[in-house]
Parts: sequence; structure tokens; C-alpha cells
Amino acid sequence: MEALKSKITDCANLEELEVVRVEIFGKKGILAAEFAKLKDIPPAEKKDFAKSMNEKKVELQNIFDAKKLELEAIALQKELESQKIDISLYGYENNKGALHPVKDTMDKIIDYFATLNFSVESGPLVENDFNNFEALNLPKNHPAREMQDTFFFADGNLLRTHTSPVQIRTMQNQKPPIRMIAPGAVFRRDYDLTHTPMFHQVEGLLVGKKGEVSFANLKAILEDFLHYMFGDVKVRFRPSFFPFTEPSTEVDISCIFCKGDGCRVCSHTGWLEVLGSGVVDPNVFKAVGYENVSGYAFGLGVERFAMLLHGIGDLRSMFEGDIRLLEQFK
Ligand code: 2U9
Repeated sequence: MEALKSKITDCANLEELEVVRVEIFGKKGILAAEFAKLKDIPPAEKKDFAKSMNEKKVELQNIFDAKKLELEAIALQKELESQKIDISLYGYENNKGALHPVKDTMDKIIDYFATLNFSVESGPLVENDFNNFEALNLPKNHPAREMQDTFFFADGNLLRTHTSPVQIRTMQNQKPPIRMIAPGAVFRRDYDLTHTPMFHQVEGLLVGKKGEVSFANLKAILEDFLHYMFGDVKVRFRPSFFPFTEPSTEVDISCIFCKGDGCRVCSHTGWLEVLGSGVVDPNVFKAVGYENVSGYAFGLGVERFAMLLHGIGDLRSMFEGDIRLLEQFK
């Protein structure tokens, strides 16, 4: 009996214990063999023999169960230790991406106007002559059409040269009042230090009842917008000309690099041109069938804003996809 107990308690792991279980408790095991002797025992002793055998069996079973629990606990502990995560170990750093400065700047501009309840509209890049020129008071043979060198398709359609056709489409599909911006890509046949054949604009349009929208409203919103974008700068409005606005102005801010003293970026003028704007020409409203309305409009080049905000000198670097430039904006 003691030998059997030791067989169990000497087991070092669950595998050994299983072998011992079969040896002692199995069908052909030691206990089964002992019980088999019952048939040869004289009837008078059978009862005592069986009782003593059962007591031994229960005792061995208890020892076995206790040993099994003990070995299972050890096995679990080993398993947990092998799976332990060392939280002091350095992980791999994710290679984070960054928003392109044009996208980042565009988002900032859109945020400003969206907060003032301007809707954000979009339209196709391939436009027809009416939406891109005619409706914007640029009739055929108008000299301004040559100012914007256009990519034409054989069928007379074109790549939009500004986002203004989006405003035309919006007015054709909605009744006034209108309060919208049109951010997006535009295309012009131009390529040098300050021009690329594709760039991005954000244009804005606000239309209300005649007499309700003034140049003063335009001035106020653009001044606030430029302070939001560039901080504490001076803002000035210069008379200009656009076919689609009358009166028209170009808007300058005091140079953010030299604070107005004059430097290379501002060509020693102390001012940077950042916006065009004006009161919408009545001919534009006529083209979309709007009556008794007045409105203002403005337009800006997103790349120019991004370059000024980040001190980037060459517009073309915006489109080269050089990872060394992009990594600076993380
Ligand atoms: C409608 C009516 C009027 C949009 C305007 C400008 C002035 C302007 C330039 C800024 C830099 C283009 O990207 S840029 O080269 N834009 O100066 N844009 S007013 O006027 C509109 C537009 C649509 C129906």
C-alpha cells in the first residue's frame, strides 16, 4: 500500500501521473487485480476483504486527486510564465503619416467657413464653356479668357480654370439665399516658380436679398478670416478688376515674414497679396436667372496660403511628393 502511495506522490508531472493512473486504477490495473481475488476468498471473509479493499481504493483515489490538483496548478503556472508579456520591452514604433500641407490648409479654411454655416459644395473638374466662362461675365472673345490659358477638350469642354462653375451650378439648383464655399482643384496652362498646371482654390459666395449684402459685410468677414489664418496682421483692400465682380478688390496682409518692413518674400513692399474678392456683377445673376438679389464673392489659392503658413519658397515642391518635405509636417 505504501509503495502504491509513493508511486502517486513521486510523480513529477501530469504525464507521469497518467501512466500511474492506468497502472493502479486501470481496467487491467493493480486494484482490478486485487478485486479479482475476491472470488477466491472464503465466503466468511469476503465482506471484510471487500470493505478493506474499498477503503484502500478510496484512500488511493484521494491521494491521486490531490496529486493531480497539485500538478495541474504547477503546469498552469509554467504555462502562464511562458506567456508572460514583458511590458518594459520596447515595441515597434508606427511609421506615422502626415497630412499634405495643402490638405491641412484646405481643412483649416473649410473649418472657418463651415463654422459660419457656409455649405461646402463641389462639382466636376471637366466643365462646359457656359459654366466656366459665359455665366461668369466672360463672353466669347472677352480678353480675360486669354488671361486664363485653358485646357480644352476636342468637344469644346474644358478643365475648369477656377471653382466658380460650382457657384453657377449651385445657384441653378437652389433658390437664394446662398452661403457657400467651393474648395477644389483647378487647371491652367502655366508652369513656373509660382504656377503649376493644377492647383487648389477655395471660393466663396454669399447671396441675399437686394440691398441686404454689402461690400462692408465682405470686408468684415475677410478681415476676420485672415486674422484666423495668419494671426495679428494688417489687412488692406486694393481696387482691382474681375469680370464677375464689380467693384472688385485684391486683399493684402502685412508681410508675415518681415512684419511689414520689407523683405524678399514681399518684394520689399511689406505686403502679401492673398485674396481676390468683390460684389457679384449683376450679369452673373442674370445668367442664372436670379432677380432682386445682391451678393459678394471671394477666391484664394490654397497652395499660396500653405506656402506662406509654412514658409515654403517653391510652389512646385508641393507636388513632387518628396518624403523629406512631407515628413516635416508630422
Ligand atoms: C461667382 C461670382 C463671383 C470669385 C472670385 C477672385 C475674386 C479671385 C483668385 C485668387 C487667387 C484666383 O486662385 S487665384 O488665382 N480669385 O481673385 N475670385 S472674386 O468670384 C466669383 C465666383 C463665382 C458666381
